[in-house]
Amino acid sequence: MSIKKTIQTALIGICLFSFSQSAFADYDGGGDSPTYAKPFNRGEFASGYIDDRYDVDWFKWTNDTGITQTVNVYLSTPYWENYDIIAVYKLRDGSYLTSQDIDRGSKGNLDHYKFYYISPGYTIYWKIVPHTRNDFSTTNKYFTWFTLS
Ligand SMILES: [Ca+2]
Ligand SMILES: [Ca+2]
Repeated sequence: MSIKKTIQTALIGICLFSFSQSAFADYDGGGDSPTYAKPFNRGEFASGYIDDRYDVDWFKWTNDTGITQTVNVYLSTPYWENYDIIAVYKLRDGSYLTSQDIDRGSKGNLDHYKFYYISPGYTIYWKIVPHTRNDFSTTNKYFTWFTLS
């Protein structure tokens, strides 16, 4: 393989890697704690797998809009599973306050949590969790996103 070809291949590899990072198709193996929460951008969709009964995926968004916001977080569960949202607030002392599981019942439904009065600069967290120990999948993805209102 020529040097040019090698460099080309390496560049394609890097491009694919950064694409998969930003498209964030497979979130396997990450996001298991607030430290590794996937930072969200406005307008972004994320998908991932809850790939075993103990897996959780954390996400976060910092209010970069300059004004106080109401944030609607959504979770689309794969049809054959039931995942839930748990909303998490980081407190001033660094501890975390978590909501109850947000669940709209039957499989495939859209779960929704509303964060009220989120100040500029404040970071909200939410995590995707299995509803029961039987809800996980290595082949069916969930989708999560948020809107401001
Ligand atoms: Ca995870
Ligand atoms: Ca649910």
